[in-house]
Amino acid sequence: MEETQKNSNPAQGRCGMVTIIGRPNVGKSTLLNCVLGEKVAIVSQVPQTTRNQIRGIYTDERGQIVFIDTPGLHIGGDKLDKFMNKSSVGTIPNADAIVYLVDTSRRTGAEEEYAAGQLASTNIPIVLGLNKIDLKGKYVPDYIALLEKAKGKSVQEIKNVTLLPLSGKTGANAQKLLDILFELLPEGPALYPEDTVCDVPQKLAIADIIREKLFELMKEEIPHALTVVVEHMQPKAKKTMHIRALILVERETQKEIVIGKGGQILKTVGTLARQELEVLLETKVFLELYVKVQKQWRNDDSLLQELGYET
Ligand SMILES: Nc1nc2c(ncn2[C@@H]2O[C@H](COP(=O)(O)OP(=O)(O)OP(=O)(O)O)[C@@H](O)[C@H]2O)c(=O)[nH]1
Ligand SMILES: [Mg+2]
Repeated sequence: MEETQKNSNPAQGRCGMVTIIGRPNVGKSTLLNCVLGEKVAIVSQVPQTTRNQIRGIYTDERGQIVFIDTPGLHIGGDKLDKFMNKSSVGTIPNADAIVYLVDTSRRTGAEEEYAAGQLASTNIPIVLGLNKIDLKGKYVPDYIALLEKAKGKSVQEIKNVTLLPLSGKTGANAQKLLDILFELLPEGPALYPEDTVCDVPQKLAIADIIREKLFELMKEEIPHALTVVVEHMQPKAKKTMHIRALILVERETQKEIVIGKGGQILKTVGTLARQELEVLLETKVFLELYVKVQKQWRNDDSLLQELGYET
């Protein structure tokens, strides 16, 4: 990514909050990492990867954009689903601009109608991010039509809507997105010091990195049934950080799959996560992972609270 000149006097630029919303797997986290030029949010091929709001901060001579990457909007019945949706929708009223991101290589559908419906009554400026344009954008017109349906007007009549083809994967139009957003933001002092890139509680960031590695190795169903809780973090001798993390699953059979034959999967996850954690924490890491079955964790209020959800 191009080096941008840093904001030497953040008090004189523009500053505001931009929420990135959309259904799962459309590429919200990838786009955030792309515009920041740094990995702040985990990414996977599995829908519903992001489970908490992730703040990523972009600063240049024009000011500061505080991006909020949100869990994908989806239809689901348990408490975790409800918290995830609430957490996403809840960012809308406080945003100065909304990036409504869609996957133009996939058909629209009931879930997309639900996502677009969240924007029906807001007057906050919207950038319709027509993402994954590198895959040719077959369904672009359908997404425009869906937003028009949600708003009850044609795009030309909707105030404050900008259409932008994008690719978080190739970086196409990422700079253009920043240009558009800076135009939309109010003038004001920066909210974060100019060298801040991410604002996520450390234990959640660590748990997410471990979860990302599990998602990479697991098949479709199991990811939703598992979560990671960092239970313990303590610096030890020889500049090593000792981290103990618990992987919760819903069934005994899932526990077996997560551990793998002869502990192979868990071992691979541990190695991959440790390597990334050592870069993040700039220290050697001793990572201890263990797996436990807890049937109803997705409906357990106190656990969900520990995982960062308001219950
Ligand atoms: N071809 C292509 N693939 C992309 C693009 N952006 C993201 N992807 C892929 O799409 C998948 C989902 O990306 P994420 O960034 O995790 O999507 P998300 O919207 O954050 O998903 P949730 O956190 O589950 O809501 C990953 O496999 C990405 O590599 C893009 O612009 N083009
Ligand atoms: Mg995500």
